[in-house]
Amino acid sequence: NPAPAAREYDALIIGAGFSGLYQLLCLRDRLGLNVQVLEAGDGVGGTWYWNRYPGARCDSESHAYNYTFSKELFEEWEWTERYPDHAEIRRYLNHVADRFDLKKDIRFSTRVVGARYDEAANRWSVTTEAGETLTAQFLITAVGCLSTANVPKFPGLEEFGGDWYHTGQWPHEGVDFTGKRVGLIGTGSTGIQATPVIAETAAHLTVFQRTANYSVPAHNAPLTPEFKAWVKENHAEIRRIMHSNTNGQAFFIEDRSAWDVTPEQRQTLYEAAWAKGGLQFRAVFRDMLLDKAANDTAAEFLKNKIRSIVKDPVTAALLADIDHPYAAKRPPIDTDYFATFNRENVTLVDVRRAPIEAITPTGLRTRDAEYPLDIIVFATGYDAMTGPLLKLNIAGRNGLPLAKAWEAGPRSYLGLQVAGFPNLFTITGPGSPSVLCNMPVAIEQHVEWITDCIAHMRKRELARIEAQTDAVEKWVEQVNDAANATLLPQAVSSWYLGANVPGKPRIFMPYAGGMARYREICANVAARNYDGFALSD
Ligand code: NA7
Repeated sequence: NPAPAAREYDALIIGAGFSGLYQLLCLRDRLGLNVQVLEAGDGVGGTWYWNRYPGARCDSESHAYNYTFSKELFEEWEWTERYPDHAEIRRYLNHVADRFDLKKDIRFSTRVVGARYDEAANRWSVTTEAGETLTAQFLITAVGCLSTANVPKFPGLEEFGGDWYHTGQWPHEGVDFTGKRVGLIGTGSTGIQATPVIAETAAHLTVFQRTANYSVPAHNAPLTPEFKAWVKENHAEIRRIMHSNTNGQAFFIEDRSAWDVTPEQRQTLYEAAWAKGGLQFRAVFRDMLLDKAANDTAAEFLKNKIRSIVKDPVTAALLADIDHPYAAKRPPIDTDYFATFNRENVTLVDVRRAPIEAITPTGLRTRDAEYPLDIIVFATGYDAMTGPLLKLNIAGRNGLPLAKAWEAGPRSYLGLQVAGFPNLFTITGPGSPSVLCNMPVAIEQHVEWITDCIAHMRKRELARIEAQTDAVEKWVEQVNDAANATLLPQAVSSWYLGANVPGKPRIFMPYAGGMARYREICANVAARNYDGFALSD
């Protein structure tokens, strides 16, 4: 039998998380395009489809962690807690998908394994794991930034006699830790969320820490009826705040310097922010991420909190031995993380001093000790931002692989397009502010920009858009300058720099100039007839 003809679409979208769902809605319902979403999972949710580890919860507050494009949608959905957990976020995204009848245009359980640009036809040809080929004029990646698990290549993992899991590929049926000796590797946001929950049921939990981390209490709680009513009545105002600040959150960073107040006042402000909890701790002073001495005042406050919570002085010292500025790595928020180390059944192990050498059939071996384990949890993070894109095996003009184009690190124009890859749009791509921002806000901006761009092209009968090399060069420079104006690059082990993945080029990937400024830059580019892009028919 002859191979079936490739299915043809106007646009193909890869991923059915926050980005893919909204991009489908915009292109299908606002522009009338023939669109198909390809999704590896068997349901919507994207990153939240896979991340079901114990304690998995968003660190943006729930009223800020939703779409804002529809007032009705915003007002009809009610979150139950201050921070939504993974299951509630999936319920929300299912609600959105059903409300706008999106699922009929999503192919679930369909993993993309290749995408190739055909210059003569000006079409993208996308291959699935099942061997099917689909083509489209536009290819839009909606694959998220933290969706490719980083499992360190420790020798011996295959011979491990117990069970092991990466937090980003968690079994849907859950894991029973009751009576087990559990080892957890990694103390980023994920390890910090999972540790207290696992400790509740495990016989013993050993946390392997390579880099000590700050954390601020989340103070999660059910939302009161008054707060829910306030949210419903304030859609426009909440949206306005999220659109006008640097981080897309529903609060402003205070416009005061750490040096505008006395040391006593600083202490009072930090105590108040600690009591309030969450990411707002970062908002106490405007110069916290700009001036190292200002940051030191926050860092010292947070280290003192660790010392006051953790009873064993050796463990406390190890947890407080933090060598990066506060919030220069993505700042975790927690529920009883530090207090968990006061439990009898929890031990902290320093794997910076004595690194993990191997996984053995019965546990884990560091340079100076053996740890018998039944379960190993890898909270070791992600091949962030570039990992999910490179995994797609994308080839642009003349068959140039994206991996080759990005050999020395990612290079994009506005995080939206790559030179040599016409009509490919990368939602929340490297070079965009997405991961430094409340994600749904960053996503809505990208999706709407791409939608407007395609509408513009259709209206003028333009068939092709491609980032120009000089615009890419200039943007890469702006991304570097924006990062260097902050303390962010000082966190040398950060995934923002790709430092957590051995061999990955050390490039500061996100745009750190702030979401509001970025929004303005993108709007200006569009207004100047897509300055920096080549458009052709
Ligand atoms: P992160 O923040 O990248 O944290 C991963 C952790 O795993 C971090 O403590 C790493 O230490 C540790 N790690 C990674 N590889 C190893 C090896 N080989 N040995 C020991 N320890 C290791 O990922 P998360 O999942 O916690 O959070 C990702 C984002 O999700 C978060 O920022 C939020 O935006 C949501 P390191 O610091 O590299 O020394």
